Amino acid sequence: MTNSAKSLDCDAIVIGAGFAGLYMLRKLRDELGLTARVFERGDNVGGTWYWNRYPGARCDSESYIYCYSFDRELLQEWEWSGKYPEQPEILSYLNHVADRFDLRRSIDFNTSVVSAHYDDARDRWEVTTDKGEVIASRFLITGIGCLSAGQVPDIQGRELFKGESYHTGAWPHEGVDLQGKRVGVIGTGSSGVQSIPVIARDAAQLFVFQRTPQYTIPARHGTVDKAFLDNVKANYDEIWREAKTSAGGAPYTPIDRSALSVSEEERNAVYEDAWQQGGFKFVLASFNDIVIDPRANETASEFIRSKIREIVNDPVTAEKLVPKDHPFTSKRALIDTDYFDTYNRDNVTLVDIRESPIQEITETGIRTAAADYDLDVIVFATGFDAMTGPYFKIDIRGKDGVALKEKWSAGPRTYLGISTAGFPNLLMITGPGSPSVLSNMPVSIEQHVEWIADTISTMRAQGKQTIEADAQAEADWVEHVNAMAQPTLFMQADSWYLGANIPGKPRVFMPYVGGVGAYRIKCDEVAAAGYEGFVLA
Ligand code: NA7
Repeated sequence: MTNSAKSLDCDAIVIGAGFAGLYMLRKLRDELGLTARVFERGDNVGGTWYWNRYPGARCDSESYIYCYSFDRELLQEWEWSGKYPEQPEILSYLNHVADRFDLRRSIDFNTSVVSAHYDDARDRWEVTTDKGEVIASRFLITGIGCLSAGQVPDIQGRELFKGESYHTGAWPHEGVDLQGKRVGVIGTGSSGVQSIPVIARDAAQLFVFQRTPQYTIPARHGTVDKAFLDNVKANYDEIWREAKTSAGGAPYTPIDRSALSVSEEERNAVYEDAWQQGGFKFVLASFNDIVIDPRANETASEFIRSKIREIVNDPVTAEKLVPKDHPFTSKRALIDTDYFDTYNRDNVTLVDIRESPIQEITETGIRTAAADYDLDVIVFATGFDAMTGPYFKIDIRGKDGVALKEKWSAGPRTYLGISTAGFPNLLMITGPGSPSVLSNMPVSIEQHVEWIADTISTMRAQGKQTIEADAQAEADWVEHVNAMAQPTLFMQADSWYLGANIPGKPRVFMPYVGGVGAYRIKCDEVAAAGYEGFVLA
């Protein structure tokens, strides 16, 4: 321990300066008057939106709800230009927020937290950065994101490739010139589906290496109507009320109608209308049982399959693009712009790597069981070690030196996704076991930040130094999270929700499916009952 760690250096350390870290800092520093420091590995704010700069990167939530709700003036003054916010615009927004609330002076940029060890004797966290600084803090709060640990598959020969290669989640800031190049994209999740149509416009040739075909709905992206935005601004209070009490964090009125209660003709008319409108309303505002009832789901799955066959000209390619091994929404639902149309371009080839697996990466490209593909650029749109990955990148140790990685070796264990037993005053923003990635993230982030700030404020008023999940409450919550997920369609696909994309990762459904509205009530009830399930000391 260095001298600097002998006394308490600050009240709270926040890791990450994305949506979560920025608001947490605002709360701790400006509202609670605490000394708080934020460590951010990037050279600027933005988190996910700082790193994911791949072509076509954009959010799937509509702009008017993909923002903070905590400041009325901010809501009124910010003007979104499109129906969905594109990566550069979200990054501008977060920079604006950082400037508006003078947050940068409390943020150490270009600084990664490498370890955080709890000192039982002194009840504080000792946090070490990659700059060698050791800081002692009462609270350790993680705003490290759910999808921030990029995953590049360990394909044989990867290091031999003589061309350029990039992961979508670590895209160069200066962009990549793909004009006239032969490009291979591995992966067809959100990042692949968003980037493939844009890359296809620049590249001389594009080869898409697909492992699992995807259901994706047209986004119908475009400029946002001024009258619509004016109306939103006039009604924001009601919009946020609906979003915060909904299941997914969006103010879409649920439709009280089963897909099985109408004739096939009527059902397809509803789907067609929703397809034309685009976006997640296809799921949320068509029928109430698509994500619950396998038979209802099959009608939506089949509608999308018919659309793929209709859009893609070559029947062999179309059939390869049609998902048959998992139900719609069992993997993260996707929305796109021109994704399936892209396969009608002469310069685009779909390579089915289930049929002919990738064997190796060579000096000149990718070799599958069937052919060699010569490439100038390989794009890894291969996703993330979701939810637990960002935690395991940091050597976090709680009481008695127990490593978080050890404690979570069979899957994450949390109470409410906020706290984990044995790690006092470690508070997680949208941690595993909370709705997080199943929701519109800013809504979940704000709820956690506000709950954490209220908790710290209450602790201060009551003279409490530490808060920690009770082991039994945690066990009950883990069981509840699992029990809620078991009957859902989510269990029927190999998804990153289940850790299935990472070899050797335990197959555990990590987010909480109960919905943000019900979850908020639970968190509020816990607080109102004197922090039931927590130990305050
Ligand atoms: P995703 O959704 O995890 O997608 C990753 C894609 O990469 C997916 O198609 C994977 O196929 C594929 N993949 C992963 N590993 C391999 C290997 N080893 N070989 C071939 N293909 C592979 O990540 P995204 O970045 O697109 O999106 C992440 C989230 O960000 C998204 O859901 C939104 O919440 C925002 P698979 O389906 O596993 O067969």
